[in-house]
Amino acid sequence: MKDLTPARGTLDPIEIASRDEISALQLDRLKWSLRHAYDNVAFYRKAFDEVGVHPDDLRNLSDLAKFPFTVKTDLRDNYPFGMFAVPRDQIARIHASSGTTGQPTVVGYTKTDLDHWGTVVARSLRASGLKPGDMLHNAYGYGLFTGGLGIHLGADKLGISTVPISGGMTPRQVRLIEDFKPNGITVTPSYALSILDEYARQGIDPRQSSLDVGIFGAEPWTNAMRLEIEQAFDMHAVDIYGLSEIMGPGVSCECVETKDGLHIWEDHFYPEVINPETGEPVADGEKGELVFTSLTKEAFPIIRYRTRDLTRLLAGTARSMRRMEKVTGRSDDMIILRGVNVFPTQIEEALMATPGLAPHFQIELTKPDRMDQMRVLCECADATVSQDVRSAAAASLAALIKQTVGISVKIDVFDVGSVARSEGKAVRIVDKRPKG
Ligand code: DLL
Repeated sequence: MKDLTPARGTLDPIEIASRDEISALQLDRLKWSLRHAYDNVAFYRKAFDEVGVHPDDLRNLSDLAKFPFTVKTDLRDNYPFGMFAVPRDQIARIHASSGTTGQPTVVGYTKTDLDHWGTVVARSLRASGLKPGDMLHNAYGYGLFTGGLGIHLGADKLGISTVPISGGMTPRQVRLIEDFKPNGITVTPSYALSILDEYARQGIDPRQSSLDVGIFGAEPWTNAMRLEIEQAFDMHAVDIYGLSEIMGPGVSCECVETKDGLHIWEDHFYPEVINPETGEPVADGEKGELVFTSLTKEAFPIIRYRTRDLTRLLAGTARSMRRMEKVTGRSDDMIILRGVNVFPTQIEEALMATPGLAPHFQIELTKPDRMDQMRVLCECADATVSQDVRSAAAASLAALIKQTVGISVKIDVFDVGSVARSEGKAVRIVDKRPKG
């Protein structure tokens, strides 16, 4: 794989500023952001007043813990524009979550917000090893989802030529990668696997493709999956994170030279990690729920937003800004199986360590005889795998899950192509348990 480390001189000065400089900037911006939210969004004024805090109470960064949290239902309750802090005619862009679990959450951006978003995405793409003049195959979905258009903004800002292919039409994805020869691809890791399948179907060797780097996010994925994808394409695979409520992609991103967690662009997003039960902030290095406060957003300031994503904060390495460890999962995706907490990423890790199996999987939950049961649906690596090898793979995966996660699961190994493929975010859990 090529050395894609960006030259130090190409970085934004704040990326390598001292911690003191970063903290001073954060404090200034945090004061502005709290005041802006309080003065312009009725929801925040009421929430702050209710607990008796005022933006003037913030004298240092740790005072932020006095302010109330914001949760997803607060955004839904204020559907569609109730959380906006600027008049409607200053909104330059609207995005929204898919709303499959209820009312969609709507977010807005001013022109300045879009400019900042472009800046952090450009930084993320550069950290991933792309540079001006490169070409990017952008297979994140375009539309209300922030993935496609968010990456596009940053690629424009960095001076990259973007192929705005969006998700879907997988044969065409392969065709255009082969014909246009992009340096990078932005896509969900699960859809990257579908593209990889298509390479095999067309009899083309993905290791010969022009791709030097893939920038994967929008869903959890493991280091084991990173290795699988890196080997399959002979390219770097880096992790990019974000959420629409905070901005979209580009809240944090790994650096290609270290791949040791995602640097949070702390000049725009202030991170905290809290104990999800007590709401108390935990020290850096301790695991908990990630909480963000926006520092510069005009249209949609967000104060102490509980992401439900579980991770921990770590000191900076390749950049001065702190890192977040790869997200292991969302608290919403945690399955409690007979008292044991399980995340789909743990199943992914075990699956990737089992020879003879493809990296596609889905988890099915049922409740026969009032006992929760988990079944993992996966596939054999290729059509030549014999029935004996399949049975052995199923047995060793079940044993590995028992040993590492501590639960008994049923494994079914199907033919190649049997497990549902993703064109965006993978659906990992199919819950067939009776409701209520
Ligand atoms: O998924 C934004 C995005 C687009 C990020 C493209 C990266 C690349 P939402 O649809 O609002 O926004 O979903 C946000 O997805 O709270 C996490 O649970 C999950 N997520 C996003 N990136 C990662 C990642 C976009 N790198 C939700 N690792 C977040 C794990 C991720 N989970």
